[in-house]
Amino acid sequence: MFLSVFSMAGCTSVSSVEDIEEVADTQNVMEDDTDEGLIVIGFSQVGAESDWRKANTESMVKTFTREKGYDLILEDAQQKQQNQITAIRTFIQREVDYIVLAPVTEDGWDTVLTEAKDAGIPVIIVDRMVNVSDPELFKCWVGSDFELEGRKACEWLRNYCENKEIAPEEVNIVDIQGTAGASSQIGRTKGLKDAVRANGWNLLEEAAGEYTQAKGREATSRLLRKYDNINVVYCENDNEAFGAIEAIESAGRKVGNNITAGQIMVISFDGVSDQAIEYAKNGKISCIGECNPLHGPRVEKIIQNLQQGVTPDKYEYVDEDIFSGDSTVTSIEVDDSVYTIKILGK
Ligand code: GZL
Repeated sequence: MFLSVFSMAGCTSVSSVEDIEEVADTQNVMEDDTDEGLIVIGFSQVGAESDWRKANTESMVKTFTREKGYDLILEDAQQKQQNQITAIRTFIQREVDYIVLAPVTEDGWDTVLTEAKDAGIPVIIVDRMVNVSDPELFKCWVGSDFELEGRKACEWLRNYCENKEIAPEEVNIVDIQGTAGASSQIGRTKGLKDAVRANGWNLLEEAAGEYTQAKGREATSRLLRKYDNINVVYCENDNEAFGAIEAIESAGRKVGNNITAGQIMVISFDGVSDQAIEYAKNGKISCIGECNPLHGPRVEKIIQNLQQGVTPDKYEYVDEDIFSGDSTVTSIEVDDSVYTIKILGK
């Protein structure tokens, strides 16, 4: 599964969003003369903050091509909700056939989604969730169970510590959080906090990482100056982890699993880029909770169902793995489900 996601996501050739938008714009430019019969899709994307996001955008652009009968209008919100609201209103004015929204945060969507509903335009939510008063304001949602991602990564940590006879009270964690209010931040943070309480670990502090490498580095540097006992850095995505690793090494410390010997363990989420996989293989990232970005084909199946009058499932969760370069833990159990750890070869 992982390699198929890895290769399918085209991670080694993750284009810049500018390249992707150029492709989409080129397709749009042509719409004036050959837009007859195309299904017009307005896609409001969060931004280009991470490798995951670029792979997600690439999946949508590669899926919704003019050759396949679509006209994809891609709007990059640069992580600002107001830009997404403006984009949705533009889609309504252009009378698109479908609106696809990847919401930057959960709250604040009732008004604009009511406008879309009043205009009779179906809305599909992808990735993060929206928190709305009326679930009829969107047709359906496809994405990840972020709390489960967090619980799986923490269960890996609990098993690892048990195997290495590291006492729970010796585990001192900092949480480099994703964009505040995003479902992925809410879920991964909850997964960690519940595990801290259940296992008796020490959660020293939560800090804003905003899913970027720069903020991950900045937050980790500040925390390393403040605490001398950090031995686990829980990063809520890979780009934060890259920044955390830079900060740890710049502080003269070593990243790795051997926290008894003073190394600092980094845990992360996504598993989309070459760099993340290389870090997992060489032990710089101890464990990655997969977050699958390939929503293009899933959204296409939903749209094709809607075109044929078939009602899609309201919520579609994506199955995801958990990876490590260390074979100490081979499987974990969460809610009576057993997950085999995908051990990445050196
Ligand atoms: C998760 C997605 C998160 C990724 C980050 O589905 O919302 O946003 O984990 C991305 O890399 O920025």
